[in-house]
Amino acid sequence: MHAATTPSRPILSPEVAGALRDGRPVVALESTLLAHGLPRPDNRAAADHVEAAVRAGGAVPATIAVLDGVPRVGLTPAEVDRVCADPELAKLGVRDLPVAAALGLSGATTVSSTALLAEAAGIAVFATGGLGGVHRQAADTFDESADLTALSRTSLVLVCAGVKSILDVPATLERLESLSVTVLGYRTTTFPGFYVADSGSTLDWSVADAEQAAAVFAARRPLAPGAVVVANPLPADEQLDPVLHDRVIADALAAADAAGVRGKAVTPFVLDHLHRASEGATLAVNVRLVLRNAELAGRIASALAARAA
Ligand code: PSU
Ligand code: MN
Repeated sequence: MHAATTPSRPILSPEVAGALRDGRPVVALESTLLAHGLPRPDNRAAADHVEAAVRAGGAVPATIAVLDGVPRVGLTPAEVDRVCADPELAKLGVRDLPVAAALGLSGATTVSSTALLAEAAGIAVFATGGLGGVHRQAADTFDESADLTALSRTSLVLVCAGVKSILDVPATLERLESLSVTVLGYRTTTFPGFYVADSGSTLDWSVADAEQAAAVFAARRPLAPGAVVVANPLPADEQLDPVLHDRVIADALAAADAAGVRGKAVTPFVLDHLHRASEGATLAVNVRLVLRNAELAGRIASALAARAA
Protein backbone atom coordinates (compact mmCIF):
# COMPACT_ATOMS: atom_id res chain seq x y z
CA MET A 1 0.00 0.00 0.00
CA HIS A 2 1.09 3.50 -0.72
CA ALA A 3 0.89 5.98 2.09
CA ALA A 4 -2.27 8.01 1.62
CA THR A 5 -1.29 11.18 -0.19
CA THR A 6 -3.53 14.15 -0.74
CA PRO A 7 -3.23 15.26 -4.36
CA SER A 8 -4.09 18.86 -3.57
CA ARG A 9 -1.62 19.07 -0.66
CA PRO A 10 1.81 19.24 -2.28
CA ILE A 11 5.22 18.82 -0.63
CA LEU A 12 7.31 21.99 -0.87
CA SER A 13 11.09 22.04 -1.27
CA PRO A 14 12.94 23.69 1.62
CA GLU A 15 13.88 26.69 -0.53
CA VAL A 16 10.30 27.27 -1.74
CA ALA A 17 8.81 26.74 1.72
CA GLY A 18 11.31 29.20 3.22
CA ALA A 19 10.63 31.85 0.59
CA LEU A 20 6.85 31.59 1.05
CA ARG A 21 7.20 31.71 4.84
CA ASP A 22 9.27 34.91 4.55
CA GLY A 23 6.97 36.53 1.98
CA ARG A 24 9.66 36.41 -0.69
CA PRO A 25 8.60 36.12 -4.37
CA VAL A 26 8.10 32.64 -5.83
CA VAL A 27 7.15 31.62 -9.39
CA ALA A 28 5.58 28.25 -10.24
CA LEU A 29 6.78 26.45 -13.39
CA GLU A 30 5.02 23.54 -15.08
CA SER A 31 6.69 20.32 -16.13
CA THR A 32 4.57 19.19 -19.12
CA LEU A 33 6.29 21.70 -21.34
CA LEU A 34 9.61 20.07 -20.31
CA ALA A 35 8.51 16.43 -20.55
CA HIS A 36 6.09 16.61 -23.50
CA GLY A 37 6.63 19.97 -25.20
CA LEU A 38 10.42 20.00 -25.69
CA PRO A 39 12.48 17.09 -27.03
CA ARG A 40 14.97 15.11 -24.94
CA PRO A 41 17.79 15.87 -24.23
CA ASP A 42 17.42 19.63 -24.97
CA ASN A 43 14.66 19.84 -22.34
CA ARG A 44 17.12 19.29 -19.47
CA ALA A 45 19.21 22.41 -20.15
CA ALA A 46 16.00 24.37 -20.83
CA ALA A 47 14.72 23.42 -17.36
CA ASP A 48 17.78 24.99 -15.73
CA HIS A 49 17.63 28.07 -17.96
CA VAL A 50 13.96 28.66 -17.12
CA GLU A 51 14.68 28.45 -13.39
CA ALA A 52 17.62 30.85 -13.87
CA ALA A 53 15.33 33.28 -15.71
CA VAL A 54 12.92 33.31 -12.74
CA ARG A 55 15.87 34.11 -10.45
CA ALA A 56 16.99 36.87 -12.83
CA GLY A 57 13.52 38.35 -12.36
CA GLY A 58 14.07 38.34 -8.59
CA ALA A 59 12.05 35.28 -7.53
CA VAL A 60 12.54 31.67 -6.40
CA PRO A 61 11.54 29.09 -9.06
CA ALA A 62 9.19 26.25 -8.07
CA THR A 63 9.03 23.61 -10.80
CA ILE A 64 6.05 21.33 -10.15
CA ALA A 65 5.59 17.63 -10.96
CA VAL A 66 4.17 14.48 -9.37
CA LEU A 67 6.81 11.90 -8.39
CA ASP A 68 5.78 8.47 -7.08
CA GLY A 69 2.32 9.78 -6.29
CA VAL A 70 3.54 12.87 -4.42
CA PRO A 71 2.93 16.35 -5.87
CA ARG A 72 6.20 18.26 -5.46
CA VAL A 73 6.61 22.04 -5.60
CA GLY A 74 10.29 22.83 -6.16
CA LEU A 75 12.38 19.96 -7.53
CA THR A 76 15.95 18.87 -6.80
CA PRO A 77 18.29 18.58 -9.83
CA ALA A 78 17.89 14.79 -9.68
CA GLU A 79 14.10 15.17 -9.74
CA VAL A 80 14.34 17.48 -12.77
CA ASP A 81 16.51 14.78 -14.40
CA ARG A 82 13.68 12.29 -13.90
CA VAL A 83 11.07 14.61 -15.40
CA CYS A 84 13.23 15.34 -18.44
CA ALA A 85 14.59 11.83 -19.10
CA ASP A 86 11.66 9.45 -18.66
CA PRO A 87 9.91 8.82 -22.01
CA GLU A 88 7.06 7.06 -20.19
CA LEU A 89 6.26 9.96 -17.84
CA ALA A 90 2.51 10.61 -17.76
CA LYS A 91 0.90 13.96 -18.65
CA LEU A 92 -1.30 14.93 -15.73
CA GLY A 93 -4.16 17.40 -15.87
CA VAL A 94 -6.30 18.14 -12.81
CA ARG A 95 -8.47 15.05 -13.35
CA ASP A 96 -5.38 12.82 -13.39
CA LEU A 97 -3.92 14.05 -10.07
CA PRO A 98 -6.05 11.78 -7.85
CA VAL A 99 -5.15 8.73 -9.95
CA ALA A 100 -1.42 9.48 -9.70
CA ALA A 101 -1.74 10.06 -5.95
CA ALA A 102 -3.74 6.92 -5.25
CA LEU A 103 -1.65 4.61 -7.45
CA GLY A 104 1.75 6.15 -6.65
CA LEU A 105 2.41 7.21 -10.25
CA SER A 106 4.72 9.89 -11.63
CA GLY A 107 3.82 12.54 -14.16
CA ALA A 108 4.39 16.00 -15.52
CA THR A 109 1.80 18.64 -14.66
CA THR A 110 0.02 20.77 -17.27
CA VAL A 111 -1.05 24.39 -16.88
CA SER A 112 -4.32 23.23 -15.27
CA SER A 113 -2.80 20.96 -12.62
CA THR A 114 0.24 23.18 -12.02
CA ALA A 115 -2.08 26.13 -11.36
CA LEU A 116 -4.08 24.08 -8.84
CA LEU A 117 -0.97 22.84 -7.01
CA ALA A 118 0.67 26.28 -7.07
CA GLU A 119 -2.40 27.87 -5.53
CA ALA A 120 -2.56 25.13 -2.88
CA ALA A 121 1.09 25.88 -2.05
CA GLY A 122 0.39 29.61 -1.72
CA ILE A 123 2.17 30.67 -4.92
CA ALA A 124 0.52 33.54 -6.80
CA VAL A 125 2.54 33.72 -10.04
CA PHE A 126 3.08 31.04 -12.68
CA ALA A 127 5.01 31.09 -15.97
CA THR A 128 4.52 28.86 -19.00
CA GLY A 129 5.01 29.01 -22.77
CA GLY A 130 1.58 29.00 -24.36
CA LEU A 131 -1.80 28.30 -22.84
CA GLY A 132 -3.86 25.37 -24.01
CA GLY A 133 -7.22 26.26 -25.52
CA VAL A 134 -9.82 25.50 -28.15
CA HIS A 135 -8.49 23.28 -30.93
CA ARG A 136 -9.21 24.24 -34.55
CA GLN A 137 -11.63 21.35 -35.17
CA ALA A 138 -13.27 21.71 -31.76
CA ALA A 139 -16.76 21.99 -33.24
CA ASP A 140 -16.33 18.35 -34.35
CA THR A 141 -13.92 16.99 -31.73
CA PHE A 142 -14.95 18.96 -28.61
CA ASP A 143 -11.19 19.26 -27.97
CA GLU A 144 -10.79 22.15 -25.55
CA SER A 145 -7.93 22.22 -23.06
CA ALA A 146 -8.74 21.82 -19.37
CA ASP A 147 -6.38 24.77 -18.90
CA LEU A 148 -9.28 27.14 -19.59
CA THR A 149 -11.73 25.99 -16.92
CA ALA A 150 -8.85 25.58 -14.45
CA LEU A 151 -7.96 29.24 -14.92
CA SER A 152 -11.55 30.25 -14.17
CA ARG A 153 -11.19 28.70 -10.71
CA THR A 154 -7.57 29.35 -9.76
CA SER A 155 -6.40 32.69 -8.36
CA LEU A 156 -2.96 33.43 -9.77
CA VAL A 157 -1.14 35.43 -12.40
CA LEU A 158 -0.23 33.31 -15.41
CA VAL A 159 2.45 34.71 -17.71
CA CYS A 160 2.39 33.21 -21.22
CA ALA A 161 3.03 34.15 -24.85
CA GLY A 162 -0.66 33.83 -25.64
CA VAL A 163 -2.20 30.49 -26.51
CA LYS A 164 -0.44 27.91 -28.65
CA SER A 165 -0.86 28.99 -32.26
CA ILE A 166 -1.80 25.45 -33.29
CA LEU A 167 -5.18 26.32 -31.73
CA ASP A 168 -8.19 28.39 -32.72
CA VAL A 169 -7.02 31.62 -31.08
CA PRO A 170 -10.21 33.73 -31.47
CA ALA A 171 -12.36 30.88 -30.11
CA THR A 172 -10.00 30.48 -27.16
CA LEU A 173 -10.26 34.20 -26.38
CA GLU A 174 -14.05 33.91 -26.48
CA ARG A 175 -13.94 31.03 -23.99
CA LEU A 176 -11.62 33.00 -21.70
CA GLU A 177 -14.18 35.81 -21.77
CA SER A 178 -17.05 33.41 -20.96
CA LEU A 179 -15.00 32.00 -18.08
CA SER A 180 -14.30 35.51 -16.74
CA VAL A 181 -10.53 35.07 -16.94
CA THR A 182 -8.83 38.49 -16.95
CA VAL A 183 -6.49 38.85 -19.95
CA LEU A 184 -3.86 41.59 -20.15
CA GLY A 185 -1.34 42.28 -22.89
CA TYR A 186 2.11 43.14 -21.60
CA ARG A 187 2.84 46.53 -23.21
CA THR A 188 0.49 45.68 -26.11
CA THR A 189 -3.16 45.27 -27.02
CA THR A 190 -2.18 42.82 -29.76
CA PHE A 191 -2.71 39.28 -28.48
CA PRO A 192 0.57 37.41 -29.06
CA GLY A 193 0.59 34.25 -31.16
CA PHE A 194 3.08 32.09 -29.19
CA TYR A 195 5.77 31.50 -31.88
CA VAL A 196 4.80 34.79 -33.56
CA ALA A 197 4.34 38.24 -32.03
CA ASP A 198 0.83 38.85 -33.40
CA SER A 199 -1.98 36.27 -33.33
CA GLY A 200 -4.30 38.51 -35.34
CA SER A 201 -6.58 39.03 -32.32
CA THR A 202 -6.67 42.12 -30.13
CA LEU A 203 -7.12 42.65 -26.39
CA ASP A 204 -9.08 45.22 -24.42
CA TRP A 205 -6.38 45.83 -21.83
CA SER A 206 -2.67 46.18 -21.50
CA VAL A 207 -0.31 46.86 -18.61
CA ALA A 208 2.84 48.94 -18.84
CA ASP A 209 4.96 47.14 -16.26
CA ALA A 210 5.16 44.37 -13.67
CA GLU A 211 3.74 46.65 -10.96
CA GLN A 212 0.54 47.24 -12.95
CA ALA A 213 0.13 43.50 -13.55
CA ALA A 214 0.54 42.92 -9.80
CA ALA A 215 -1.99 45.69 -9.06
CA VAL A 216 -4.61 44.10 -11.35
CA PHE A 217 -4.14 40.75 -9.61
CA ALA A 218 -4.36 42.38 -6.17
CA ALA A 219 -7.65 43.98 -7.26
CA ARG A 220 -9.03 40.74 -8.69
CA ARG A 221 -8.17 38.43 -5.80
CA PRO A 222 -10.83 39.69 -3.34
CA LEU A 223 -13.41 40.01 -6.14
CA ALA A 224 -13.71 36.51 -7.58
CA PRO A 225 -11.62 33.37 -7.96
CA GLY A 226 -9.85 33.05 -11.28
CA ALA A 227 -6.66 33.93 -13.06
CA VAL A 228 -5.09 37.05 -14.50
CA VAL A 229 -3.38 36.04 -17.75
CA VAL A 230 -0.48 38.29 -18.76
CA ALA A 231 0.23 37.79 -22.47
CA ASN A 232 3.87 38.62 -23.21
CA PRO A 233 4.73 38.78 -26.92
CA LEU A 234 8.08 37.95 -28.44
CA PRO A 235 9.71 40.98 -30.07
CA ALA A 236 9.15 40.86 -33.85
CA ASP A 237 12.85 40.25 -34.51
CA GLU A 238 12.82 37.14 -32.28
CA GLN A 239 9.65 35.52 -33.60
CA LEU A 240 9.39 32.58 -35.98
CA ASP A 241 9.12 33.66 -39.63
CA PRO A 242 5.30 33.98 -39.99
CA VAL A 243 5.30 32.33 -43.45
CA LEU A 244 7.26 29.32 -42.17
CA HIS A 245 4.95 29.34 -39.12
CA ASP A 246 1.73 29.02 -41.11
CA ARG A 247 3.16 26.33 -43.40
CA VAL A 248 4.59 24.03 -40.71
CA ILE A 249 1.47 24.33 -38.55
CA ALA A 250 -0.80 23.34 -41.43
CA ASP A 251 1.48 20.32 -42.09
CA ALA A 252 1.59 19.32 -38.43
CA LEU A 253 -2.19 19.49 -37.99
CA ALA A 254 -2.69 17.43 -41.16
CA ALA A 255 -0.17 14.85 -39.87
CA ALA A 256 -1.97 14.60 -36.52
CA ASP A 257 -5.26 14.10 -38.31
CA ALA A 258 -3.82 11.47 -40.67
CA ALA A 259 -2.25 9.61 -37.72
CA GLY A 260 -5.57 9.62 -35.86
CA VAL A 261 -4.04 11.27 -32.78
CA ARG A 262 -6.64 12.09 -30.14
CA GLY A 263 -7.01 13.43 -26.62
CA LYS A 264 -4.05 14.61 -24.61
CA ALA A 265 -1.60 13.23 -27.19
CA VAL A 266 -2.58 15.90 -29.74
CA THR A 267 -0.56 18.83 -28.39
CA PRO A 268 2.70 16.87 -27.80
CA PHE A 269 2.38 15.24 -31.26
CA VAL A 270 1.89 18.56 -33.03
CA LEU A 271 4.70 20.33 -31.14
CA ASP A 272 7.10 17.46 -31.92
CA HIS A 273 6.13 17.53 -35.58
CA LEU A 274 6.76 21.29 -35.68
CA HIS A 275 10.22 20.97 -34.12
CA ARG A 276 11.17 18.41 -36.79
CA ALA A 277 9.52 20.12 -39.77
CA SER A 278 11.09 23.49 -38.92
CA GLU A 279 14.51 21.86 -38.28
CA GLY A 280 14.58 23.15 -34.73
CA ALA A 281 13.36 26.68 -35.46
CA THR A 282 10.15 26.25 -33.43
CA LEU A 283 12.16 24.65 -30.61
CA ALA A 284 14.54 27.62 -30.35
CA VAL A 285 11.64 30.10 -30.39
CA ASN A 286 9.66 28.03 -27.87
CA VAL A 287 12.56 28.04 -25.39
CA ARG A 288 13.16 31.76 -25.92
CA LEU A 289 9.55 32.72 -25.20
CA VAL A 290 9.42 30.55 -22.07
CA LEU A 291 12.59 32.24 -20.76
CA ARG A 292 11.12 35.70 -21.36
CA ASN A 293 7.88 34.69 -19.59
CA ALA A 294 9.81 33.26 -16.64
CA GLU A 295 11.81 36.47 -16.20
CA LEU A 296 8.68 38.65 -16.40
CA ALA A 297 6.89 36.35 -13.96
CA GLY A 298 9.81 36.80 -11.55
CA ARG A 299 9.40 40.57 -11.75
CA ILE A 300 5.60 40.36 -11.25
CA ALA A 301 6.10 38.11 -8.21
CA SER A 302 8.62 40.63 -6.88
CA ALA A 303 6.13 43.47 -7.42
CA LEU A 304 3.41 41.51 -5.60
CA ALA A 305 5.74 40.77 -2.67
CA ALA A 306 6.66 44.47 -2.48
CA ARG A 307 2.94 45.42 -2.28
CA ALA A 308 2.44 43.02 0.62
CA ALA A 309 5.53 44.20 2.52
N1 PSU B 1 3.60 25.70 -23.26
C1 PSU B 1 4.61 25.28 -24.07
N2 PSU B 1 4.68 23.93 -24.35
C2 PSU B 1 3.79 23.02 -23.82
C3 PSU B 1 2.74 23.49 -22.96
C4 PSU B 1 2.69 24.85 -22.72
O1 PSU B 1 5.43 26.07 -24.55
O2 PSU B 1 3.90 21.82 -24.09
C5 PSU B 1 1.77 22.48 -22.35
C6 PSU B 1 1.11 22.99 -21.07
O3 PSU B 1 1.38 22.05 -20.05
C7 PSU B 1 -0.37 23.02 -21.36
C8 PSU B 1 -0.48 21.88 -22.33
O4 PSU B 1 -1.16 22.87 -20.22
O5 PSU B 1 0.66 22.12 -23.18
C9 PSU B 1 -1.80 21.88 -23.06
O6 PSU B 1 -2.12 20.56 -23.38
P1 PSU B 1 -3.60 20.22 -23.92
O7 PSU B 1 -3.73 20.97 -25.22
O8 PSU B 1 -3.62 18.73 -24.12
O9 PSU B 1 -4.55 20.68 -22.86
MN1 MN C 1 -7.20 18.33 -25.55
